[in-house]
Amino acid sequence: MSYEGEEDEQYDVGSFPKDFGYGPFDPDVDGGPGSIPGEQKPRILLMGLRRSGKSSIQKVVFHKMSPNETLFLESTNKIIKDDISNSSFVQFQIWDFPGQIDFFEPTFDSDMIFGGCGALVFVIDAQDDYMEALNKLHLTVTKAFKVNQNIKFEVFIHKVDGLSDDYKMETQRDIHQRANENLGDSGYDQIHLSFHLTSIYDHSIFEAFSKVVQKLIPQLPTLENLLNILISNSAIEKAFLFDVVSKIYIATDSSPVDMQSYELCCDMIDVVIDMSCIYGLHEDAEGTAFDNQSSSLIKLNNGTILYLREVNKFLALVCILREDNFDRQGVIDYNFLCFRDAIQQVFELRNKSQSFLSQPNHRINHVNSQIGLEPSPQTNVGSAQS
Ligand SMILES: Nc1nc2c(ncn2[C@@H]2O[C@H](COP(=O)(O)OP(=O)(O)OP(=O)(O)O)[C@@H](O)[C@H]2O)c(=O)[nH]1
Ligand SMILES: [Mg+2]
Repeated sequence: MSYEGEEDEQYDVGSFPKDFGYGPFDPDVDGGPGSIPGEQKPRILLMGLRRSGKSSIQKVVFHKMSPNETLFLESTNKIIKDDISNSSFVQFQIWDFPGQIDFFEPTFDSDMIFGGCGALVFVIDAQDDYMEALNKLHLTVTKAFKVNQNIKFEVFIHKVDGLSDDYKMETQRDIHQRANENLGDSGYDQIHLSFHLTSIYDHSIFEAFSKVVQKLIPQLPTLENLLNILISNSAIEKAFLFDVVSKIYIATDSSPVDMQSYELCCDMIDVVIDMSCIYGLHEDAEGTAFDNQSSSLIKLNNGTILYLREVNKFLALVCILREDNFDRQGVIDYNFLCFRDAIQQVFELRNKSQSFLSQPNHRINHVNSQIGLEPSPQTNVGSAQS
C-alpha cells in the first residue's frame, strides 16, 4: 500500500516496512461513505524560508523518512501536494511550498491557496538568524488572514535539537514576542499564532503535528469526551487514540500530555508493527500488519502497563495504567468494546447529515447516551465482574 498522490520514490528507512502505509479509504470498514474528494479536503500548508526544514518535516512525519536522510533532500521548486487519506477523521492534504515563493508574483493565486486552507504551518529555523523569517511570517499570515480568517496559524520553531534548554526557551520567548508585536503594530491583534518547539530528531515534531491535525477534526470534543469516560471507568492513567501509520495522536483524554508517555506509546506502536510484519504475516503476504486481531500488553519494570488495542483499520488506542489496576482486565476490555462502538457511531453520525453534525452539543449527548460504559472495579466493585 502507499499514499494516494504520493510521488513515485520510496524510501527504505524508518522502523516500519515500506509497504506499511496508508491505503485508500474503505467505506465498508470505516463507517460509511465518509471519504472527501481531494480538492475539498482541509489543507495544511507548510511555509517558511528556504532550508528551514519544511520538506523534511513532511517526509519524516508522513513518509517514514529517517531524519538523517533529510540531509540529501533537494530544495523544493514547486508546490508539492500530498494526500493523507488514512481515516475518515483524518483526511487532509499537505502542501509543501518552495522557500522562495513570492506572494506578489502574478501566478500566486492567494484566493485559491489560502481559501481552502485549514492550517498554515510556518517553519522557522531556530539555528539560524530568524529576523528575515519573522518578516516573512508577518507577510504570510497577514496575506492569508485577508483571504481566510478561519486559518489556524501554527509556528514551528524548528531544529531545536541544536539548542540548549535555556536557549530554546529564550528563543521561543523572543520569537513569540516579536511576532506578536509585529502583528499588533500593524493592527492585526485578532490573528492568533500558536508556537511549537520542534525537531525531526525526536518526537517533538510528531507531537506538534498531532496538535495541528487535532484542530482540524470537528469531532475532537466528542473523542476527548469518550476517552475521558473510558479512562475514568477503567482506572487508566492516560489514553491516546493513535493514527497508527503516522503515529500522530488524533485525541487524548483531558489530563496533561507528558512527552515521555507519548514517546513510550509511539515506541510501543513501532514494536507491535515490526513484530507483526516480521512474524505475523502469512507467507503469501495476505492481510496487513495491523488488523482487528492487533493488541499488545507490555509490562514495564516500574509497575506500569502499556496496553494497545485496535479501534479500526487506521486507529489504535494505547493506554498507560498501573499494574495493580489491571487485575480485572475483563472490565477494561468490556469498556474498550463500548468505546470502540461509540467511535464507530461517531463515524456513522458524521456521515448522516451535515445539518445534524453542525450542532456539536446535540452530537455529544447523542453519543454519550448510547455508550453505557461499565464502572471500573475501583469506582464500583461489584458491577461488571470480570
Ligand atoms: N538539525 C536539524 N536539521 C534539520 C531539521 N529539519 C530539517 N533539517 C535539515 O535542514 C535542511 C533543509 O531541509 P529541507 O526540508 O530541504 O528544507 P525546506 O524548508 O524544504 O527547503 P526548501 O525546499 O528549499 O524551501 C536539511 O539538510 C535537513 O536535514 C531538524 O529538526 N534539525
Ligand atoms: Mg522543501
